[in-house]
Amino acid sequence: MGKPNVGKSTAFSALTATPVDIADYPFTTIDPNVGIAWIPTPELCRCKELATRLGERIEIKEESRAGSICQPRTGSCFNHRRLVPITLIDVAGLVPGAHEGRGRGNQFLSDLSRCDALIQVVDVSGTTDLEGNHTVESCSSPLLEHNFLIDEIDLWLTGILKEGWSRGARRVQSGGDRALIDFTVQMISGLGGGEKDAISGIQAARSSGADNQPWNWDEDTLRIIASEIRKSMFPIAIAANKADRIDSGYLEVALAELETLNLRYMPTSAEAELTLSRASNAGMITYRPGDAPSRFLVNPESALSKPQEEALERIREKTSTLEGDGLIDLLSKVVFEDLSMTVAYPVADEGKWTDAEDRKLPDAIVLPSGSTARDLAYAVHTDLGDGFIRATNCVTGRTVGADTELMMSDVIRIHSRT
Ligand SMILES: Nc1nc2c(ncn2[C@@H]2O[C@H](COP(=O)(O)OP(=O)(O)OP(=O)(O)O)[C@@H](O)[C@H]2O)c(=O)[nH]1
Ligand SMILES: [Mg+2]
Repeated sequence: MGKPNVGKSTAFSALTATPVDIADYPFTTIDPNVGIAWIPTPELCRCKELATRLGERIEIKEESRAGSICQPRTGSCFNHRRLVPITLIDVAGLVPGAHEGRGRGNQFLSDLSRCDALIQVVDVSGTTDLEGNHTVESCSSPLLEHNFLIDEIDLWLTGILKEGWSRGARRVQSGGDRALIDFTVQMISGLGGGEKDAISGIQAARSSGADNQPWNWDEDTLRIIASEIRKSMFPIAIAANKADRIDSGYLEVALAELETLNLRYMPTSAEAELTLSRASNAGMITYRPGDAPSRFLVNPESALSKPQEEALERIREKTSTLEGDGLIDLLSKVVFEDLSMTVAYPVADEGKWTDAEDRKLPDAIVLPSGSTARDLAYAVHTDLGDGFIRATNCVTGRTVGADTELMMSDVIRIHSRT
């Protein structure tokens, strides 16, 4: 998400290898684009350990996969770097006044409710204004871009809370804060908000010195609640995009501004990454998800023209100066560090780590932090969840109960009545 014309669709296309409309003017994207990005799991694929366990008994015929022996049903694994799918939504640009329906405002804001985390793309080159129109250099700043965006989201949430707050809060007054929290959950559940978010909101209102009559809370107090709910519902990270367009001095200033926000940020060049993703799909270069953009290899058999070669080398030069490893690195950190998502490998055979068709470690499933063995069963199939008896941790051989929290890279056999 972000203001118009910053490179959201370019980043989306680079990450998902999906062609979408990209153009140098505002509101190119109207309806959201939805696609899958493949990101490496934070730990090596369990097929490394499986290879050791199987020892001499398997031939490593998969030299082309640098030792990976798993057989992913979807995605791939190379050099024990297993890729898992993450759904991305590229939304319309947001302009000031969006919460009142300006631009594609309400459409954008309701798209948010489907998300676990937000990545804001900002234009660090400073050549577009808040509406995405070209302008003289430096009339916008990353900080300004970020602040207006969260203001819009907060105002939108405030508007939602305002509707019926006074009457609803009065109705539940005899139930104290517990009832007030339940009432708040009702108001935000349609947006994907839950109890944890509502509690943060109400606590923030209380500590701001709001009086003891929630039904009288004014718009300022509701805005405090909205802001806390937003923070609790959506971690925000920032792609400091178009970093290729400015020299390092200007970039440092822009990044120093972002540093003050206390959010995760990374300088990116979505345009460069899109070129690399396309060149890789065309077989010109080898560039795997998780590689730093500057570390691509030109395929010897691809007969690149001189201008193509030079363009690729310019990209290498530009991206090698940027801190971090680009968009996939940013996305991985959001998923596995900020959201603490975990990965589990469900299997049918405890010893061979295979499914019923003898495929080795066929699935690597991404689950929200705190997911249990039963949650994994449900993620595989509803019947497996409904009939859950117990599970086995295939690495340790121990029995795992339904409510045991999974750890990163667990290999799990589920015993079920069905
Ligand atoms: N130099 C440079 N240009 C970029 C970069 N990323 C995107 N662009 C260009 O910026 C323009 C806008 O890109 P889009 O991806 O369409 O931007 P958007 O944020 O999706 O725009 P809307 O859908 O209109 O909100 C296009 O001309 C892109 O080629 C980048 O990293 N560097
Ligand atoms: Mg777009």
